[in-house]
Amino acid sequence: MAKKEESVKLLGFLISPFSRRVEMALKIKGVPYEYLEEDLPKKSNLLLELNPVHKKVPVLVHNEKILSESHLVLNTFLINNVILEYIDQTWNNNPILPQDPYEKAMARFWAKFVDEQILPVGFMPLVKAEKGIDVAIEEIREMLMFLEKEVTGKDFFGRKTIGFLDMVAGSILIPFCLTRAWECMGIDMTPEDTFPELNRWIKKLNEVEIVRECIPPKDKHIERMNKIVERAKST
Ligand SMILES: N[C@@H](CCC(=O)N[C@@H](CS)C(=O)NCC(=O)O)C(=O)O
Repeated sequence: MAKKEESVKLLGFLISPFSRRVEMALKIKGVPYEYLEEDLPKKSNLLLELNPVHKKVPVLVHNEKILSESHLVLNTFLINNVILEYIDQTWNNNPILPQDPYEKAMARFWAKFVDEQILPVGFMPLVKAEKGIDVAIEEIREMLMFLEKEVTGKDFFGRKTIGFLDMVAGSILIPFCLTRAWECMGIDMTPEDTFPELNRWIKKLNEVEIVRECIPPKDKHIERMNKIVERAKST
């Protein structure tokens, strides 16, 4: 739980997967925080002041410490979920990363895969569909098949309760599987017959109250996504 007189603020954006996963982590730890929604792309002066290098959300402000979700090299590991790791190490209850060194390494490995391999194919190529929408869908399904195998036989990636990789993968997959916002564009990215294990995992995720609290309402998700899609198409 948060220690007395701590101040925790999170600058986020409703449909940012990076913001959603940080909220999940704070809620899992039971840390009270103030959430400040950014109006992207019109960035507030506060965001520019707190994250002058990347000018992106999320930004976590813990007392006087400012953290953005940028990359960090730690013992030759490229850590790209700096805020999640910080939260996990600052508040020790309900561990987010596995305690076992191999499982921890694997959780980081797959989280990096999700952010570096799935995220780039999971939005712009679908919006622009330069190689055709079917090719774009096939490319992302190929990547998702690795997660399908990884979650096979487990309740969650974090085994019995949700953990690091559930937060990372779950947040990236929100528009495909949780709000299913892409359905309004005719895309079912994870059909049950191709991805039975991912579908089972998604149902389990949806049963977790904290996860549900961090998922944007479908109509708002679609509305915001449409704005981003329109902007992306016109650039
Ligand atoms: N993990 C990241 C990415 C964060 C990110 O891409 N945030 C998006 C929202 S999902 C953002 O703030 N975009 C605003 C912009 O690019 O100008 C980091 O290193 O900060």
